Amino acid sequence: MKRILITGALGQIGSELTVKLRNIYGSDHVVATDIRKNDSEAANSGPFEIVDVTDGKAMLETAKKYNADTIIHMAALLSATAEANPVFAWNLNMGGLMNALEVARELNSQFFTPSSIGAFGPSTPKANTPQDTIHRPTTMYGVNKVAGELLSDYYYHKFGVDTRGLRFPGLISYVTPPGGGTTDYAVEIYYEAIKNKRYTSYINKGTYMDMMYMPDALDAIVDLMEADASKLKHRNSFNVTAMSFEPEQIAAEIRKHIPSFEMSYDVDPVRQGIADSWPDSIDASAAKEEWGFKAEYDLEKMTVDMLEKLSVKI
Ligand code: AKB
Repeated sequence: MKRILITGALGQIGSELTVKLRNIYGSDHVVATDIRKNDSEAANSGPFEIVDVTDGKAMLETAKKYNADTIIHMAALLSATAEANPVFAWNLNMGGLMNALEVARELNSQFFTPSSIGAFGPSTPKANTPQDTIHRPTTMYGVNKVAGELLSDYYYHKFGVDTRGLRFPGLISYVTPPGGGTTDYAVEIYYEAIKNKRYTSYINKGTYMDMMYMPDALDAIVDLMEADASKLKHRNSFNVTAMSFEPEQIAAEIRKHIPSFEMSYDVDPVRQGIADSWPDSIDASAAKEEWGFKAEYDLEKMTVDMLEKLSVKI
């Protein structure tokens, strides 16, 4: 049975991933770490330690204390926050990743860290973006993600660390809101639809981005980590996606359930610029072929679930 250490365990993905992994591998087998504790299920349903990922020594000691054979490194700044604080983003995103990879090397642990559609840039083919293609991102986040993919590959080839990763699209969930991403509008819109029946989008109409519902993202992490290593031709990182839409389409889907829902626009040039530099849709066929990736939720099914769950929650 795996013994897993997660960094950024109270973040958007980590908070749900921690609970899911505890359900699969047992509560005592998953130590959640983050820079601070809160009252969430992830923080309180099993072992929890305060760890700042820029402190490699503390991360290593914690991993040793729990005999971790798997490191899942989630702690990072998202695209818009990274763009506002590029030096801090480099130090946290790259320093944290380097420390986590070093822990994995020292303990011979399996390793996962997420990449993103942010690893692509304006010169990448925009439609059905291939697995192997041009990476010249124009954001600090994108630079971090490409460097992170290369570094993870390096640790695999040089030191034999079993590194694996996914290029996530925007992730949508009703549990923990994202913070500081470009795709966050696709989460906020559901909260506002329930609360106020209206939403002002900072992303312009006609802007397509890939998205995925959180349950599919969590399954993808578990499936990739359980995948037979001999079948993996790629490792860091696999394109994965479930849908691609623009703001008008998500608004139209919400209107099927809340007919009076109104959408307006107040475009944020920074986040719009980031979105414009990313693909419209990516091709996940390598993930499907090499380890059987599949997504259960499309825009229609996700909207039904989001509205149902959020109307109980807020
Ligand atoms: C962001 O918008 O920064 C993230 C991502 C797509 O990596 N959600």
